[in-house]
Amino acid sequence: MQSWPAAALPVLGGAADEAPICLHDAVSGGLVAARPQSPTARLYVCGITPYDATHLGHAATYLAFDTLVRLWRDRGYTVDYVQNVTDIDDPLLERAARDGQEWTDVAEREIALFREDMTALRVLPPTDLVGAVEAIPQIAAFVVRLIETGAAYRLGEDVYFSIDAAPHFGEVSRLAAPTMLALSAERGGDPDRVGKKSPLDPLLWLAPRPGEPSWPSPLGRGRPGWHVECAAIALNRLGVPVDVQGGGSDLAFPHHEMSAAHSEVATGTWPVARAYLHAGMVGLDGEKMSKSRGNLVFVSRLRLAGVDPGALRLALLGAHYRSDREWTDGALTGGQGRLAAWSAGVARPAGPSGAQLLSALRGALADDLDTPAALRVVDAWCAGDGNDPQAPQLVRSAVDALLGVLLP
Ligand code: 5CA
Ligand code: ZN
Repeated sequence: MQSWPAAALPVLGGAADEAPICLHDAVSGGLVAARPQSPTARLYVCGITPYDATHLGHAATYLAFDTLVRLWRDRGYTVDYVQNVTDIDDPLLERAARDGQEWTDVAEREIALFREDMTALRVLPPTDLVGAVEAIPQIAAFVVRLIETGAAYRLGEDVYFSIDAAPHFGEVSRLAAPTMLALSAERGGDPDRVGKKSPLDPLLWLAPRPGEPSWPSPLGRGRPGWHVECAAIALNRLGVPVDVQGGGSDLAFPHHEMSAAHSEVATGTWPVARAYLHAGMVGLDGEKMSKSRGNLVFVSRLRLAGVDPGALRLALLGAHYRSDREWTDGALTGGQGRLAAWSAGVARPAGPSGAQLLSALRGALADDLDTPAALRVVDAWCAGDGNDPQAPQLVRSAVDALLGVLLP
């Protein structure tokens, strides 16, 4: 499906021989060097389920991966970036039924709003934004492949994946079985369904249910399960292994665990992602911000209220992407203050050394995308005195290219 327009990206130059970009890999639990093995870096990030508008949790997660894309681009890599849109799944159907609307209308409206929000936040667009519905032929073919390997089985007309077929199952989330069971029940699984080989086995293909949409396929009519959607889209558009697979930390189990198990069985490759990056959860009033809880702050509402998207960006980048955090008015005020101070800083005829700032900024971001440290580097430059006449323009370009913030 159509992605969104890219903001211009200034080329800063001179970054190729900087220290390696280190990222925290959720699987190994430690830092890994994100050094793509070709001039093209391959990134898969789990996209939205479009049944409600983009909230600040989504925005924070996509800003984290935008920072990685900007850092790779700064190093001279091309980035093949694929993001899905779960444009058919139970939550979407439930929301449409609740509101007496067509599920297709809900999806279309929310995807359009998401594009607007991402454009306003100057998030660089994925090279491929892929909807589950448009990918159904590839997803069904992937399920056929899993059936052929013996890893998938029928339950009635539905198809399930046997987790026992995946040698490395459990290594992505590294959770104990009781925790997996609880999370499966909480996050779209059906551990209590009778007849499954293991309670954790996830659905690959759901045969038609009364009143629900279905599509023809070699498996019979139906619609895809959630985890296989991302496994099939990633494999088709990027192949395995990808350099980084990303999403919020709520996706570690079951979603990324199951997707990895599907891909492992289908391709015989392990790992299917060289690193897993999980963004922390943004909460409000002590609870994870989520559509099902309804405690949401929407990007579009803040935009309508006149909040500068650059300030919002700085407010969200002010916390480290891996930290769980609360959204507060103070964070927004902080972002607004920074935007004003930085705008004044680059409006000066000269300032402290631009080259030093650029090197410190790159260094902070290469340290597991440490945006709070990166923002402090720019704060210090703005607060300092110096006589480098080229610095204000260089800082403006660096803040634009690496942090996505356009200063006047
Ligand atoms: N469509 C699936 C992924 S394939 C999905 O999880 N959709 S979502 O709309 O629920 O979330 C979209 C992205 O935002 C996911 O990466 C998810 O992990 C992340 N996310 C959701 N809620 C939050 C939150 N409160 N804070 C940070 N990130 C969040
Ligand atoms: Zn996904």
